[in-house]
Amino acid sequence: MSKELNRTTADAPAAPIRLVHLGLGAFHRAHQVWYTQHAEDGNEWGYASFTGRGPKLAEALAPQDGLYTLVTRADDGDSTELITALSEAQPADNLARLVELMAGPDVAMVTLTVTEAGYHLTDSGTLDMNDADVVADVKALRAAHASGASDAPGTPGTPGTPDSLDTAAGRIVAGLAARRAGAADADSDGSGSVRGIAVMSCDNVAGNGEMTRAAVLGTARAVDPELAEWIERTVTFPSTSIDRITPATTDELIEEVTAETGYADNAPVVAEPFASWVISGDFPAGRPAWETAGAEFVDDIEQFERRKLWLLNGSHSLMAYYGQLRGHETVADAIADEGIRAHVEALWDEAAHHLTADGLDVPGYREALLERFNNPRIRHNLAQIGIDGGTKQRMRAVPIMKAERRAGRDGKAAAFSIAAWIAFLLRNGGSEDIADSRADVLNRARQSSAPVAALVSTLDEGLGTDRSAVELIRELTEEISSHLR
Ligand code: CS2
Repeated sequence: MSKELNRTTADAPAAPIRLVHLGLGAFHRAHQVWYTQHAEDGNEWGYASFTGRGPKLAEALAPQDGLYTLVTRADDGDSTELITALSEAQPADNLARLVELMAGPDVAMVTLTVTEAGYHLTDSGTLDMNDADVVADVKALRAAHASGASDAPGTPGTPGTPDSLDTAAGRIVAGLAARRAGAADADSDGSGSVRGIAVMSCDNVAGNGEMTRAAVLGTARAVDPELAEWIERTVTFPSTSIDRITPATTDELIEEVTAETGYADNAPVVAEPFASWVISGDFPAGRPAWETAGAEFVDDIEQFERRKLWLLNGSHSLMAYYGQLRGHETVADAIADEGIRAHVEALWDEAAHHLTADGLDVPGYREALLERFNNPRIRHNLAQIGIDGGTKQRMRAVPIMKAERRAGRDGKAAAFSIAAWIAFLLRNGGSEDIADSRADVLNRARQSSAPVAALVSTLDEGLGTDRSAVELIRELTEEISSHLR
C-alpha cells in the first residue's frame, strides 16, 4: 500500500512564497525549483507556479501540496529526491491569485518558461501588434485599467483584473499594474515596502531578457504609457541560459516512483544528472543564493547562450528531423547512428568557429554532450523536440548558417539541418500535420509552388532571398528526401 503524499505525511513545511513562475511544467520543476531547493537559503524562498495553459498539472500537484519526486536518471541507475520548494501550484487561469502575489511585498521575482513561441514578437524584436492573442490581451487589459482609473492625477488607481489573458506578457503586465498601485499606496502611508521586481525568462532563446522586456513593455505601452514608464524604471529583466534534459513524464514513471518511495505521487519528473544555469542581470528585491547550488552569475552571457543553443539545441533539432526521417525515436538512438552523428559533428564544427570567448571550452562541452545524448536510460523523444521547429530553427540552425556565410563559407552543415526540417515537413507529399504554433504559416509555405524557398523565408527573410543559400538547402532537401523514397 502506498502512502498519500502531502506536506503532513512528508513532514515538509512550505517555504514562504517569494518567487512566481509562469509555465509550470517538467522543465521548471527539474530546473528552477530544484536549484531553489538546493540553494543555501532555499527554505526562505518558495515558488508559486502557474501552468502555461491547461489546469492538469496544477490539479495533480494541489492535493500533494506542491510536493513531487524528482528522479535523476544516470546511465548506471536512478536516484530519487522529494522536491519541496514548490509551495503552491496554480492553473494558468487563476489570474486573481497571480495578481495578488505580484502586488505583494514578499514576491521578489517572476520567472517564466513559456516556450520559444510564447513571446509574440516580430522579426525585428518588437511586440507583434497584429497577433490575435496580443490584440485580445491589450483590449482586456485596457478595459480593466480603465475600471481602476484613479481620480488623483499622477497616482495610479487599483486596476481591475481581466477575466482571462492569453499571453505571458499580458499576465505579467496585469501583475505589474497591481504592484505599481500597491507601491503608490505604500509610498503614501510611508511603509514603502513594495518595490522593484525582476522578471526573468528561462526560455531557450538568445537574449531572453531583452525579448521579455520587449514583450512586457510593448504590452504595457499599448495599455498605459505611464505604466510602461514605471516598469522601465522599476523592473529588471535578467537573461539566462538554462540547461537540463527533461523528457516528458510517463505513466511508467509514476509506478516506478511509487515502488521506490512508497508515496503515491501523481506528478513525478525525470531528468538527467547534468544541470546548468548561467544568469546575468540585477535583482532589485533580492534572489535565492542560487550560486550555492551551482548557478553561475556572469556579466556577459551572449557566448554562453550561443554555446548552449547552437551546440545542444542545434544538434537536438537536427536529430529530431533527420533522426525521425531515418526511423529513430529517441536522441540516444539517433546519436548512435553514424550517419547522423557525422552531421551533428559537422554542425558543431561550424558553430565552433563562432564560439571563441575565453572559458567556453567547446571541446569539453562537445564531449559532455555526446555523453549526455548517449544516456540510453533517458528516453528523450525526437517527436517532442521536433515541435515548434518553425520557431526553434530560427534560433538554432539559421544563425549558424548566417554566421558561416558572413565569414565567407557556405554553412553547409547548418543548411543540412534546415533541409532536414524541410524534408520532414514535406514527407509523404506534405500531407502530415505540422506540430507547430506557426502551423498555418508553414502549411501555406509548404503548399506554394517553390516550397523550399518559401519555408526558408518563414525562418528568415534574408536567408530566403539569398539565392545560393536557398539553392544549397534545396539540393540538400532533395538529397535527404531521395533516400527516403
Ligand atoms: C530541446 C530542449 O525540446 C527541445 O527543443 O532541445 O528542450 C532541451 O532538451 C533543453 O534545452 C535541454 O536543456
